[in-house]
Amino acid sequence: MSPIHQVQFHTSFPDTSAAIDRRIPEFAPAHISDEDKYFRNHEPPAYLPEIEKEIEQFIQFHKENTNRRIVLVTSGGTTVPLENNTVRFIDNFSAGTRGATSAEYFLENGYAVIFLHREYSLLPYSRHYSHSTNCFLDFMTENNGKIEINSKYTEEMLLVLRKYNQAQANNTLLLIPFTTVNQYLYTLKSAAEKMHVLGSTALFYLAAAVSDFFIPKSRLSEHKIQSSATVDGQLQINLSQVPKFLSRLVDNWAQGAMFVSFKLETDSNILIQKATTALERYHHQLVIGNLLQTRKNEVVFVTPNDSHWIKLTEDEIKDHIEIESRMIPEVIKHHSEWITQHPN
Ligand code: PAZ
Repeated sequence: MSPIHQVQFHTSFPDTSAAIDRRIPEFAPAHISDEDKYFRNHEPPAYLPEIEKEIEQFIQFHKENTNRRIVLVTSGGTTVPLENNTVRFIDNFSAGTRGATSAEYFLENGYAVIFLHREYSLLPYSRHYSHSTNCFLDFMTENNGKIEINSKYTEEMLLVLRKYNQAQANNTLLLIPFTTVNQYLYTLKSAAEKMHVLGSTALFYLAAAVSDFFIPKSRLSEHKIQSSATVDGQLQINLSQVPKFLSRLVDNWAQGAMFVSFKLETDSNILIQKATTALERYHHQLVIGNLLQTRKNEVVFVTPNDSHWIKLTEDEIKDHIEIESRMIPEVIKHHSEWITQHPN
């Protein structure tokens, strides 16, 4: 059996071949949107055509053979390189737990999943074993010169293995990596444009933590920043705002699909207001709000008409119930209503 479909290249290596072209103007002429300016002034990753082919084949396979709904789950944090030959970068908080766990529940509920994730962050199924002990060898034991799974893990591992095998056999999980915010934006755009053909049966579940600020390519240092670049011992870095792409996604790239975005805050007093503002600004269907401190145990669903919390009880937390097991069936309910209201 072949492994889960994963494209074979790495996004975490810097693109050393791409020298900076200083002729690219930092600000393109007026009258075009910030989003268009971004794509005009920043090159796509060299591997993008390969990814587009993978995504197209995955969508085609399910359209022709299974008629499954397809969800694009984004997961993990994007980086902002400080140098073109990247030694330093700014990172965004996210282990990928929300995305990887949610992807498993979508698969269990019959969806096919395109998992757009930060390379080396948590993945569906392997997440149960990759970060939970010091080393994967902790799950194993030696018996008469042979390696076996430690008996205290076998029951749970068998359940995970069966689900993993099923995802492989049904070709329902496509893993696509990103590292930088530029790779993320280009890949999201390409995936969305390919998913356009699915109309309302496509779902976007945007759990990735995407950088709000970046250094435009025209200002990026080509080589490692030297200490001599400091002034009075201080390094000044000017960051520009990353254009807000959600409106492009909703209105153009995958018009007709359903969109769920996430809002992470640390101040509970502003969470629902910020989620409501996002809905008003981007005209999509659902924002899931969460606080950094409590994100594993409670989330708030905010729609244009309503907001309500999903909270795990003390007992559920003790029993290691995953909040995504409550969230995903509810998201799917919203998606089913969306499809009924917007038949293709
Ligand atoms: O990956 P993780 O489980 O550690 O964290 C998930 C999360 C908090 C990044 C996600 O639930 C979220 O809120 N994403 C959107 C972040 C934002 O507001 O940009």
